[in-house]
Amino acid sequence: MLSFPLYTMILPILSFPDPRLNTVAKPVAEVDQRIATLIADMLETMYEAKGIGLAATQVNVHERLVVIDVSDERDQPLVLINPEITWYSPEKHIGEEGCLSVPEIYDKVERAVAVKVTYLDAKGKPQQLEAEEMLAVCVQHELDHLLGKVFVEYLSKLKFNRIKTKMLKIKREDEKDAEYDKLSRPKM
Ligand code: GNR
Ligand code: NI
Repeated sequence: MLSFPLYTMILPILSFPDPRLNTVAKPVAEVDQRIATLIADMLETMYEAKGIGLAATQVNVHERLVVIDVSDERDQPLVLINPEITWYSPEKHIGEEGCLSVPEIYDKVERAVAVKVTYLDAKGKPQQLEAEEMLAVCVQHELDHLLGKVFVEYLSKLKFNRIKTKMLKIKREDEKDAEYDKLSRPKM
């Protein structure tokens, strides 16, 4: 019997260009208590970050698991274990995307308008889903993460390199700030 954990943790989210974001995830072998705890922590992390989805890759777990909630009320969690897209609509749509691993960057990406997905739910039961519009976009974005792909890789080389340089600069500044805090704060 899988039980919901008594408390959850906000997990740190890897940020681009962290090479760990390029890891290809392996299938979840068994939907056990470890996975139940990971699901609860990922949902909490996604809601806290105000994202519509989160892939295990983003929290440095390289297994095929994603959580999604595209509802306005943030009360329709969807858990996809070992998801596979079995059909892409021929109709495509270009929409603005963002990513919790690439904060404050938004750009246009072309995706199928609808997809069909097979997966296991949080109880390990096989399920199918026909997703359209925002949910379809989110599913495709999250499954890309499981393949080690971040949406900025679809942009031009020029845009990709600009984003990479900007993110590395922010990382260096954050590291300097952390170092300074450590030096200047007396031990209590
Ligand atoms: O919160 C998110 N919003 C979003 C908007 C448009 C297309 C995709 C997304 S997914 C993103 C959360 C995230 O980074 N998931 O991996
Ligand atoms: Ni993302």
